[in-house]
Amino acid sequence: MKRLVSLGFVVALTFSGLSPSAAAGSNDRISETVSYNAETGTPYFIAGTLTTPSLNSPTNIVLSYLEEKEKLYSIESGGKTTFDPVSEKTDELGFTNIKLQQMHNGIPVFGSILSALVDQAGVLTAVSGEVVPIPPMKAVEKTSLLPVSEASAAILADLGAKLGAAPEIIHEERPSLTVYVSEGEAKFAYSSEVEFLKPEPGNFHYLIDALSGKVLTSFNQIHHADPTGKDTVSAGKGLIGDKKAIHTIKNAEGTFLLDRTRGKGILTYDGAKGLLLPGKLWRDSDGIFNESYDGAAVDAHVYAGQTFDYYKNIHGRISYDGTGAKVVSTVHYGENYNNAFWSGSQMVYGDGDGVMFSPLSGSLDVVAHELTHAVTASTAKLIYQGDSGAINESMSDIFGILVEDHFKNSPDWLIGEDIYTPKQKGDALRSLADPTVSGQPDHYTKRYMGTEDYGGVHINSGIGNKVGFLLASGGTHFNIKVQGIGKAKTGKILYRTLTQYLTPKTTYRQYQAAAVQAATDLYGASSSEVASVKAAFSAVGLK
Ligand SMILES: [Ca+2]
Ligand SMILES: [Ca+2]
Ligand SMILES: [Ca+2]
Ligand SMILES: [Zn+2]
Repeated sequence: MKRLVSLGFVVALTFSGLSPSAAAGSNDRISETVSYNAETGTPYFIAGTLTTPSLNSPTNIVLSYLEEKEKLYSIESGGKTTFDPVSEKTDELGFTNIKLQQMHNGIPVFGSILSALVDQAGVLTAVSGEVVPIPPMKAVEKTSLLPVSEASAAILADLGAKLGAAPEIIHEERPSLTVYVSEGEAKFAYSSEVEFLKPEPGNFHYLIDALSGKVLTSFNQIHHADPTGKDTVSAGKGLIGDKKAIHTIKNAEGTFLLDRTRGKGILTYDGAKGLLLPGKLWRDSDGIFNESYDGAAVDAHVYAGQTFDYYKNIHGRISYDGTGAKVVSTVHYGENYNNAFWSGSQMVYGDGDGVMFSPLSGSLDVVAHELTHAVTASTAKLIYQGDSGAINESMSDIFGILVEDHFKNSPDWLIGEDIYTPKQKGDALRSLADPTVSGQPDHYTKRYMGTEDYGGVHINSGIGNKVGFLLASGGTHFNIKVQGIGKAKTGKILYRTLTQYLTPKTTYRQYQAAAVQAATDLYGASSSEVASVKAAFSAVGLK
């Protein structure tokens, strides 16, 4: 599989007073810091005082700025590039965030979304994301495009070959036409997502050449806690028997794991060791959840609630979608199943085989990791491939750590220590303090560039994880000293980065610029927090 991201080095330069409006003699000072992708020559992050104050709507302010900057973005004249606003939200600092989809001759460019911020005075302060330059495309008659049904058939055929059996599809998004740019070539492609549970759970995103029907790329968006694990058959094991209060509802039929005190509800289901989702809402006849079989459900329920509370109380976010979406979990999924994942609509936990894993809901950091994938899926929508996939994974790991810390659940910088290799003490799935202990890179120059694991999403996450660790705890890494700012400020900065600035195809270099900007919004450009963000990224080779 080809990597979608470009690896060209990047230069950042600052200039002032060069914009047309400043040249026209306005008193309002215009200043811009532009970070360019040296390979494509287009900017990926612009920050500063980009426009003069305006009473226009935030969306119109951004749109007219982009129109003015056509040249800067080296938008090809071969076709018409426009931007479709897809969302507009105001944050707690008074900024309005506008997300825009790049369109080429009216067709969306796959994964190309810009995220822009306009302050309370109507001044554009940042544009995050790269406008994809569209190489000249052959003029194509609408009639020569394959019918949508053939794209669906191509997906099914490819999945059948991949899985060794025809998948039982539970949801298929109707393929929609996009412009897909890869390796300097632009193609018309159908984009579609398919969700299935058999022969094994999958949630694949496909891009199918709209002329030839060939598969251009595909990736599985199920976020596995451990992508390399294999199911082995051995005895299961219960959870640690710690006592905790849980929110439930009770009626004549019994007591159910439904917590209506949080958003639209926290619901926990019994998969009963089968593969059907979500299974049955957990019911207990005497209302006391103290059997050993109950342990996995109690932990999933309590930890989903704690993760919900963390995002609500610390970041003002109500559930993963920000509007109180139901949080659904299924435990006892499959037989000795060595994994946990966010399916695209709910969390799923296996019981583990008792050797590699104990029931996976027993680890608060793993639960928060999976739910953070849901936060990412409804904000930055980081594509689960290459750099953006690694950043997606790293965000989940970092917030897993922060939630564990917030609830003083034996906080550490390890992921999954409570459920990984139950017969062996002291190890974990990953370490953020030292990613190399589980074979992850801790510097951008050491990144994995192969095709396994969707371009190393669980491998290169080590780079982002090291940044998170250094930013919070400080330290000297590759001779660069980082002053730690603590976990709370790290969470504030990275939450703002994730929800306001990151876009589907964000690379590690873009992530650096975005994090610096988020810290600038929160603490000011000359703050020690901004200096620490810069140092933390610099220590892993990103500046
Ligand atoms: Ca009971
Ligand atoms: Ca941990
Ligand atoms: Ca262990
Ligand atoms: Zn993950």
